[in-house]
Amino acid sequence: MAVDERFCFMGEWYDPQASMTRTYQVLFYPADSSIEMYDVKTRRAFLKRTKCETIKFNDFFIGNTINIFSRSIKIADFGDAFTARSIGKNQERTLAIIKPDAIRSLGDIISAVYENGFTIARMRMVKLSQNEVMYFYSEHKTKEFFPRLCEFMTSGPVVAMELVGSDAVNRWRSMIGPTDTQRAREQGAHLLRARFGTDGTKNALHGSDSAESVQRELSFFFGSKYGVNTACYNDTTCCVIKPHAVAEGRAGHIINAILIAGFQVSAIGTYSLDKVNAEEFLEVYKGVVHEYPKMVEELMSGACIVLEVRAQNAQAVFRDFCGPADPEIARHIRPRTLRALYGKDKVKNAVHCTDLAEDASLEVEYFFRILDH
Ligand code: 3AN
Repeated sequence: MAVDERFCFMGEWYDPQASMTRTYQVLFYPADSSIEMYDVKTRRAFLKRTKCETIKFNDFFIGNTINIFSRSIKIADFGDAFTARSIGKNQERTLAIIKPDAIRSLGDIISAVYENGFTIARMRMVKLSQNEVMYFYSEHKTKEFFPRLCEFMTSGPVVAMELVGSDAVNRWRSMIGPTDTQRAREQGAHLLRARFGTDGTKNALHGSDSAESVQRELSFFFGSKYGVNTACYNDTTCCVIKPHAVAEGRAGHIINAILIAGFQVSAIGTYSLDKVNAEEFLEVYKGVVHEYPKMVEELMSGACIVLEVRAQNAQAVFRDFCGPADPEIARHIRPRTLRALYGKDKVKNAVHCTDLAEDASLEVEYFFRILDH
């Protein structure tokens, strides 16, 4: 990579003081991970070239929110033709669905997504109604299998994922394999439909088949019109897979561990918190835990994945499963807990879990009711 190679993006930041969105030109120099910013309206330098080691090249994709020195900047577009040309092709999008028969393998599927170099830009678990499924699959409405398909797709929750990566549409479809699970098994045990599918209709996964379908299917799942989230708010607790663990590609392993331990994941969603949201969510720790400012900083440093975790006595049992807040201590006294296995330090400790029984449904509601609206 050339030492002075730089990429340019258009970034947006909501300024709460002025109640307005400001637009910046954000320049990124991969050679030393430095950033430079210009205010587009005033045409003035806003941040002179500064090293920002927490930001990685992969974070720069359209729609992602990144944290630049405590400001949550949304990457709205490429800022010049060079950037669009040179990295646009590595940032194709596709819509993947984990279907009802594969929800139990959620963790393994998410791990496979990361292992194949995709980023999950957005994800949500929803339950579709009969009408929604009929609309989504309307191209098949005259087919003999249509009633079976509708029954299957309404039989339980599905997880929709917006995947970003090179040649995403074709690559994801070749990873999942042919429509019929049996044929997928004949073609190769590594194919995701071979690994997780059931039969011809119950085939574990969906992938958009063209750029036009991607547009339509992304707006179906992420345009806030179709599919209600599945949060149920009883016998549940909140788990936030922190941005560092998401960025390290650990989310699949963490979800897998949660499922293997016998918990149910009853809702899931990706969220990018700004400072106001992160402070509000962590408010109970303010003045109590001296890491509070760093906890806020971590929570707003990138996308997090939020789970509603369900079990009997969910809050206490799940908190126990997460282990002591400090991963060093966890590794000594509770080596099989999530924080022992995936945490780095007291702030980057892989997961947040609800600490007080009375806060469990409030924390779940914070994401799945308040932020979702
Ligand atoms: P794909 O998902 O592989 O692109 P489509 O779009 O032709 O396949 O079909 C949509 C869904 O309809 C499939 N994923 C599968 O669940 C169901 N389906 C397709 N063909 C059949 C079939 N011949 N018999 C039963 N179900 C089918």
